[in-house]
Amino acid sequence: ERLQQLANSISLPKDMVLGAATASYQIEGAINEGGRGPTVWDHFTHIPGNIADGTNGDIACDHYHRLEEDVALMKELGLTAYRFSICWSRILPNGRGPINEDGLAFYERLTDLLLEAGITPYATLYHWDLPLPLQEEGNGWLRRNLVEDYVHYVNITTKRLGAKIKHWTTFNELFTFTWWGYGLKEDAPGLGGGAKAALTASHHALLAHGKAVPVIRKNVPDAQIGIVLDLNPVTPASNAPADIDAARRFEGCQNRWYLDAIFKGQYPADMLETYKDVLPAIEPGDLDEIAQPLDYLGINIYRRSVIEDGTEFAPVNFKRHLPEGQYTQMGWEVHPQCLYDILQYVNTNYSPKQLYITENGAAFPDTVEADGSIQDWDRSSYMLTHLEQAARAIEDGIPLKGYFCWTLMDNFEWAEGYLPRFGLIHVDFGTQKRTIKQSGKLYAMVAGQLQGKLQES
Ligand code: GBH
Repeated sequence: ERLQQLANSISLPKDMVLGAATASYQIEGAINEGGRGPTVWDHFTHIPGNIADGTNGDIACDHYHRLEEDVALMKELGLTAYRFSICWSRILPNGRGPINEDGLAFYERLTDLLLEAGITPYATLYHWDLPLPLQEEGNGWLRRNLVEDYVHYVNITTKRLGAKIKHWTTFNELFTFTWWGYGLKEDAPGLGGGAKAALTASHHALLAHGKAVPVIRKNVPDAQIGIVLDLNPVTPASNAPADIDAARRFEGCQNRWYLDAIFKGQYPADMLETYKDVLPAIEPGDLDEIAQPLDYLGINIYRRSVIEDGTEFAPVNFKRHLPEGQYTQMGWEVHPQCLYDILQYVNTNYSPKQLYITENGAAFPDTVEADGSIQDWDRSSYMLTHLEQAARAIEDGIPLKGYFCWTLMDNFEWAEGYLPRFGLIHVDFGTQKRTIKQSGKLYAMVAGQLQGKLQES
């Protein structure tokens, strides 16, 4: 009853898309099955020291073998949409060359199950699992011609699956995989090449995005096409000029570099200055090609960033300030207003046609009760307070069409392994038993309330 009251307190429009998100490497497992080729994440996780708990995604949630069960659970959660990613190496095991029919068939089967369950598929074409052979050739995204390989993969995939999948996302979080994977060594491929490498990889990935959009349009004339960025509202930690300028640089690095390129066809002037010694090769016409008209922008939002002057990501040179407050297992501050603030900021400065929150959620430990139920009040409260901010944004006229919770079920959290749990569904990784958490039941009630409104109208 208490849950039902809480669910009723959220007032969203009846046509709001409520979904959950996942990514191929984090859930599928079966890395050597169905003709799949190796990816950079298979390689990276098997190097000792790279993953906090020494684990990998070899099995993960074994989702590859559990499509029916997992789609049934989505239906139980009342989801109207599901955001998943396609593993390039399942489609083209060598990155290019022979097409693997089993890989295409796997995603088609998932799509059929979703459609039968009344769940709209939202497919992401790249959530960081680059085919390993393409990494070994010229360091992956540092090689400009990887753009052509990506476009080829997108062409094959959307041609085949476009009859059933209408929502396409070119990339998930350019900032994360380029800065943490190419700039630093935290994520695959663990290159550690600093700002120059991060910006080179970013430029090529942006170009790949821009060149892929018209290809998807041609293959899927009625497609909704977008990109997903991880954005943060940024505030300086103090009024000191050094902190204010560090906040500007950090904000330029994470947000404006990508937003300006995609929506304005130019890199921000102040950041071109900040980056002047580490700029990638930019050819004439690149920015025009990057700035393709899009149907939506997806935002992954977990927290705000309070920034002071420092030494991280040189020459961005920032340090993260951690205000007093509640923190998740990831060490991320809980600050629900961040969701409203980022939507407001993006809508005001870039006016995308439609917006989605493509990821929002929290890692907290689960308490398993004697009766087997899973109490996760911290996650439930995170979800409700953030959904309230989504409702507020819609009331203010921001074209927010949907919200996807990160994540459907506990899964492989990259460099943190299986330690943080983000799921609406608890996974026992020993037995692969799934249990819907309290937060999942709450989400189902919010979804049920929308369903009710729809039926009344
Ligand atoms: C998203 O990225 C991903 O899309 C998703 O796959 C992931 O599971 C989810 O969020 C939850 O993490 O920033 O100091 O904590 C998250 C962005 C940025 C998280 C890099 C880890 C490194 C350490 N990631 N970050 S820190």
